[in-house]
Amino acid sequence: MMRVYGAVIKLVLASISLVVVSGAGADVYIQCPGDLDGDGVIDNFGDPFHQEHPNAVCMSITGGDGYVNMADTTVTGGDRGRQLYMFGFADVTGVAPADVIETATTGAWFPAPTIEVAEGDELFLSLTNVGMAGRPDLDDPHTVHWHGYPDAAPVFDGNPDNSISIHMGGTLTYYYNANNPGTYMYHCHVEATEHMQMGMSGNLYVTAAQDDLPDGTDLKGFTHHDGYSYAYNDGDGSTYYDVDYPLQLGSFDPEFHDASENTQPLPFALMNDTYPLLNGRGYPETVIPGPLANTANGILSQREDSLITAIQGDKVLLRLSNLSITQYFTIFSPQVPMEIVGTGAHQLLGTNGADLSYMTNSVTLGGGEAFDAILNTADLDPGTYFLYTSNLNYLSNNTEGRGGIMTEIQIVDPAAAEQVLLNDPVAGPQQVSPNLALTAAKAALAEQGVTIGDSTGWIAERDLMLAERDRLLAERDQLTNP
Ligand SMILES: [Cu+2]
Repeated sequence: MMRVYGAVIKLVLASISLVVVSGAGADVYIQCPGDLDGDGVIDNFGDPFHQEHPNAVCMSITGGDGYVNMADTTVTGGDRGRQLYMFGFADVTGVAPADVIETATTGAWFPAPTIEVAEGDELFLSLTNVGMAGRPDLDDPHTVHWHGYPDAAPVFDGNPDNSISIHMGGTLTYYYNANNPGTYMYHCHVEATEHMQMGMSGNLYVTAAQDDLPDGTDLKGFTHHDGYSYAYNDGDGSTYYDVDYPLQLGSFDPEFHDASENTQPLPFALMNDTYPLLNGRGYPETVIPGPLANTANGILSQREDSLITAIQGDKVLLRLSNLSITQYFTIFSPQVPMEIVGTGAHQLLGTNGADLSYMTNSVTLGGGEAFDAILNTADLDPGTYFLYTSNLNYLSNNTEGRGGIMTEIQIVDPAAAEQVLLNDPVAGPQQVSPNLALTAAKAALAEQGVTIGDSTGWIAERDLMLAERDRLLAERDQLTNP
């Protein structure tokens, strides 16, 4: 027996030294036309490889593990709520090939990095598996699967049963022709129930070629101008929007995540997602601008806020998707009129081209469904409005009875926004145009004392938001129970 143990120990030592040796030279190899130093950024547009792919867009992401915090700070009493172990993707575009693995180890993001491409782009999306340092017993591969996307080549579909999956230390560059505009979503397809519950999902959308029409083009009576954007190639301006916000619905089961972190049997049959999430956060953290750092290693792992800002009159396109593996969610907009113009990455048209878009104040999404909803703010007074789930049991952060799927819509006075633009020292005097609307809205909010910033000072911002939340919740209680 001793001899056997000795052999096993030698084998283990040998494999450890193998890991160390291969780790020392752990460059990743990605493909990107015109990228000369392997970091996923195009350096030379005159490069012959790039000239063969003039519409190339590159992105380099990793699959691995990391940590996030939920929003139940009244339970933990700290700056952040319950800490959860997770699997996830991270964006390493621009990171030198030798630094990718170290950068992304336990550095996963939730939701995954947003992928936004324009119709006609060729996306070279490199996925590197950096392994899961929190679970050294696991050697799971990862993939990228574009859910609902009609034009992915089977080899790049990401379903490991019939295509390629990426093992630790390996990189695959996925190639996509972005031929079909619309709102999609993506996730890892390896042991999908487990890896998606653990956090491997993100926003994905393709903007429409109609955005790039020449200025002044007539679309059946609607005049296109530079800077105008549309959800789809509608031909008549009916899916025009000023600003768009990807909002991914999801949910986590904390017991599942803890079991994974502690190498326990995973409770698939008992799965109970008690943290309903909007872009990976529960309210009030949905409205904290900018990224949030986790309490495990301080990495900015929750990068997407869901605060919607618009100038009064703007049309706001919500790119809604649901990648929860257990829950349906109904999104409710009680005050702001909402028009559903697309679903499943298609404009809502009948077989004869009839317009099937409709006005509603709620839309229900099952897992894997996407909707394009346009909020019309024309008749709203400047101020704060709410977007939340009408499934009241999902207005919670686990045992914290307030929170969950809820966010705010901040409508800014156009006169204030215009004033900001007129005084813009860089852009100079000009009129409000759609592509400047978001910048102006943020600037106007800043003038009103609402901080729209980066991660610096996020705890102070959060405290302000918490105070504001209590005031608004009291106001809401008064409205619902006069
Ligand atoms: Cu995975």
